[in-house]
Amino acid sequence: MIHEKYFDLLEKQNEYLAKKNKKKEDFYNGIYDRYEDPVLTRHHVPLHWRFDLSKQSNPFFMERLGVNATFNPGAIYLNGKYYMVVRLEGVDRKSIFAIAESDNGVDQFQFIGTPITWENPYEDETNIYDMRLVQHEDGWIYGIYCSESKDPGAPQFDTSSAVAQAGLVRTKDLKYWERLPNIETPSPQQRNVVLHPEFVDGKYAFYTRPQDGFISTGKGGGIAFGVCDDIEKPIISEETIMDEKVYHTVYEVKNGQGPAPIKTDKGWIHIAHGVRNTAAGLRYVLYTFATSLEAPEKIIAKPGGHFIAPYDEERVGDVSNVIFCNGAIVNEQNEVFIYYASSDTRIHVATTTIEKLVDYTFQTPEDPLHSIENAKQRKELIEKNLHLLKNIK
Ligand code: M1P
Repeated sequence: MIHEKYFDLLEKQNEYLAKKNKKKEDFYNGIYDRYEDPVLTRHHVPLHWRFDLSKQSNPFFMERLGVNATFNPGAIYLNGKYYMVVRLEGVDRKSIFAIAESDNGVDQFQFIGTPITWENPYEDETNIYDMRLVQHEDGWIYGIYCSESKDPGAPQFDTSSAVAQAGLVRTKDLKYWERLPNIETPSPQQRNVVLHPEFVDGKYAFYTRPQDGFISTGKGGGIAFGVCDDIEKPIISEETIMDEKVYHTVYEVKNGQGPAPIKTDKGWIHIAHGVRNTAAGLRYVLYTFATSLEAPEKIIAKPGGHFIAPYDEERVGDVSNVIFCNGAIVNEQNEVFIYYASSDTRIHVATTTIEKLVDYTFQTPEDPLHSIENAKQRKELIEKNLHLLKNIK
């Protein structure tokens, strides 16, 4: 017999899931719109994924498998629907992947099916997260995610040190997933590995992030580019840094490719995250850059500063002061949906258009990297505007 409390909670949850989302009216930067509500939180997770509904085995109707957070989703647009492969973190700290679907990309996301599983040959793999979904021109949808294991080289007393590798899966229908071997690179650790959606000189091309340590990138860091011949034996023998970390910028400590780059007439637009240190810990923001259509590893435009940073209540969560993005969608109207998580806790969307994203990425001035030059840059803008303003009198 089903516990009566289930029906109570279900009614409330259905009201929550049906809520429409609105653009924030008090936010304007001309680049993208923010929305009033997150598009997905742990409160979206179906009750029957968390509670044992049976009154016999769960007389107090307790959450048996609680969910702590939903964040860092991969995203894909298929047959007119918006899908996210969500990082769903249980109260046991393990992240799993689950699919949420919406008709319009900004509200009423609902989890579908059951959490994703596949045959896993990697017995040491303990945690999985941050999938980048890519519809590749070879016909498969690939997912690359962080496959994390305990560091086998760590002394016995050290129960924290971990090794991050790039796990690889593929699917045609988001239902059946095939696990391919982890992607091998020259770097001892890897996170934020992303497949380029097209072949480059007949090869599979990847954005990687070489790192010596699990959190600290050490001698590594920077977004790198590498290729491999065979996706079923994914070995990248050379990684070349294409977007370095730079002193006193928003990507001073480390950075990482976000979703797969978006193809436009003027170049590939990349959304990446940059990390800097502060007295309050690491701060994660998003930034963009463009690369050449002919050579996707060659940067041709790079606005200074951040594109999206933690805003208002987004600043606080399990890991505060973090904005992270590994999923974006472009629909038939060239509208762009940027799915980003705040503070490793919940998921939001920012919407813009290809036209605006291109204008932002190519027309926003670069960071001159020295305060006096930055002051001159701003002075030039002010003087130009003062001239325009004088002429309207
Ligand atoms: O906690 C912030 C983010 O930290 C990591 O990102 P990076 O590899 O760039 O340091 C990831 O664990 C990511 O999931 C997390 O959101």
